[in-house]
Amino acid sequence: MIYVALGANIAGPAGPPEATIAAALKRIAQRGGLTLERASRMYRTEPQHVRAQPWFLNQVAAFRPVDNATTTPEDVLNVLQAVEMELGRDRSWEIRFGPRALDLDLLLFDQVRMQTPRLTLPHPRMRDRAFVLVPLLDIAPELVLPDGTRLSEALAGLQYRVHNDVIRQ
Ligand code: A4P
Ligand code: MG
Repeated sequence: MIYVALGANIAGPAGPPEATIAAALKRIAQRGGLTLERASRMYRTEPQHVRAQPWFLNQVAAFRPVDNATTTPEDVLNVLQAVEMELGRDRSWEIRFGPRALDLDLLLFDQVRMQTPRLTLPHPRMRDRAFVLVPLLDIAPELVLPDGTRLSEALAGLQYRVHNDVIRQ
């Protein structure tokens, strides 16, 4: 299974964050030859790292390749970056961890562990982030990470609060 984190906190060409994220899910499936298996609810989340920016909308989705044998993690990253570009990410003015129309992170590709200049799996910051782990737990409650840690244990190590669809950390 392929897990992708979606995040947005400013409007882009597809509209406000809700519309951008909904459009992104469809495009990832279409362009990547992937079937959308599951999507978490959308959460409103307190900004991490750079605190003084609008709250984010975050979601996590699970995809399965239509053709399991030929889809690589790099293929998926290429699709995510193409969709980010189409839906208005403009890296020319963005600041690291700052506002963006769309951020797509590849969290997990089956149990693959890898580190290349372009791609690290699992995503290196996912374990610090309630805005990733809470929605991931929604759709994969039994998930075990490639190093053997249960997702629920990883989340238990974080300080955060969830109330309905709001996550503070
Ligand atoms: N890259 C390496 N591994 C991966 C991977 N597993 N998935 C490389 C995606 N990309 C990967 O990506 C920079 C480079 O990372 C890519 O060229 C790719 O080759 P990027 O998206 O420009 O930057 P980044 O390192 O992911 O940092 P970015 O996007 O600035 O920050 P983050 O880490 O994505 O955080 N607060 C809340 N509440 N919710 C949010 O969604 N997001 C951010 C941005 C900050 N605060 C937030 C949220
Ligand atoms: Mg990113």
